[in-house]
Amino acid sequence: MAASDHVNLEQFMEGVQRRNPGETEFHQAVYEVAVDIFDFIADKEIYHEAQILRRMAEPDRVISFRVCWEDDNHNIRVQRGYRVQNNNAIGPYKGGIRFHKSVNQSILKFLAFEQTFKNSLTGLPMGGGKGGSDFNPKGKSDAEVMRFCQSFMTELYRHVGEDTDVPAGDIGVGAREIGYMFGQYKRITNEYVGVLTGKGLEYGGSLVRTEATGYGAVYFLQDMLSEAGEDMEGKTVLVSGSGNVATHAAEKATQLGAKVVTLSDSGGFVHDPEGFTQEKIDWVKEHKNKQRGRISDYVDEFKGATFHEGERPWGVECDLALPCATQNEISKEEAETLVKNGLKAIAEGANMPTVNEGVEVFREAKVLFGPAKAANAGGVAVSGLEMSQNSARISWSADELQKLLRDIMEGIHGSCLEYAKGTDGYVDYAKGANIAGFKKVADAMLAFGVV
Ligand code: NDP
Ligand code: 2IT
Repeated sequence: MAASDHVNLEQFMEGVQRRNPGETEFHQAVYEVAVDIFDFIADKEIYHEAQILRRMAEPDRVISFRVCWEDDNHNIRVQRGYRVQNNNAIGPYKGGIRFHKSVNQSILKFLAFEQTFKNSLTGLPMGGGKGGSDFNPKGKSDAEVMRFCQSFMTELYRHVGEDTDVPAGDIGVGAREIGYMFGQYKRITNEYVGVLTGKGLEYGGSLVRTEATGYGAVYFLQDMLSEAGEDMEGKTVLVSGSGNVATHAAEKATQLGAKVVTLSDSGGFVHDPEGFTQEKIDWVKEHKNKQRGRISDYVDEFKGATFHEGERPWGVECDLALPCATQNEISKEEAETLVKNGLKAIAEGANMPTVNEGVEVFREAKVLFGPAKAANAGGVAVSGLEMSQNSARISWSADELQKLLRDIMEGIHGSCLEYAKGTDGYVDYAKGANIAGFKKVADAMLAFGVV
């Protein structure tokens, strides 16, 4: 086939939009990757002929199911559950489960698509998947969460397995939810296997998994800065979110000598100009993630801090940013404000927190931009190590796992660099991550023929 016979980027995206109507987050995630891949494969006929990107952007399967549960007042509640199994060319499907009222098919398809490239970048044998439900855990009792998780797993168990698909946590799914789901899987199947990661240490979990995503995002930031001859010491950092990823990103940034001045939740952001010390971060972890409180309560506990209701932190002056809450939390205008205020580098702890136009703003301003699929891969990487430990029925020490995480993040940074260096010296990490992540999965797919 002559090169001119191939669909171009616009025709490709028209097809994605036509086949996935209304799924705007999915379109966004596919476009962000397709721009770089079309460029990369322009002179690589085989990827066109085999329709590789088209196949990657069509999930292997999307499973959706009813989840019934009974609340504490004996009302019958009905939620929708999903598992999107995007691609298993290089290993079993792997990716988190999200419980949030905003969950829908578009969001889970974008996450499963992204996960495919991210998992490839880790160098570990994991395919891409994602699941979840529109169940809102806020304000629910432990017993309600348990009944929901059990009901969710009563359907999900038939689609997952240690060598088939291995879910983990994400927004709204932490140690408590993983425990309830693992307990139900074990009860139904009578098998004690590593079907989930992010488990408690007593029942097959891995040390360092809890910290891995936030720490890994900071390691990626550190490596980008170091490549540019800079470091974290004394830098002012904005962090958004106050969950698992945000609190551990803030912790590692602080340990490396930076000053983190914001955290947030869906109610607004806290600005602490003195910086979040370990003691303050520990308070946030306990208050937000154990007591299930609100970040706004921080200002009653620590003087000198202010709460900004309904706002995001991006207007505060800073050197570095770590968005760690959710998708599309940095608009084009907020990206412009960050650049105007002196932002030097940003690493995405959350998945797709920056809109595509915002990424363009960073690129044009030559701000170092660590895209989610590279910067937040530390979490799933340690999940991969949890799978290895479960299969071998052993546990590695915290020191060993810390070292493996550090090495994997450095390896991802190196893989990005391979395809990212422009002629003007600017390192386009988003492009590097897309191409490096694509190549491994694509070449495995080519080996399998037409499947
Ligand atoms: P948590 O549930 O622990 O925390 C989520 C945080 O983000 C909370 O502070 C929450 O605030 C805030 N948030 C969630 N949704 C919104 C929203 N729509 N608007 C504003 N704030 C919001 O989740 P994680 O920390 O695990 O996940 C955060 C991000 O990191 C997600 O994008 C996730 O996909 C990504 N990620 C997570 C990994 C992991 O290992 N956990 C791995 C890689 C990426 P509130 O309490 O008000 O809801
Ligand atoms: O987005 C992600 O990478 C995660 N939520 C973690 C997935 C995992 O399988 O550990």
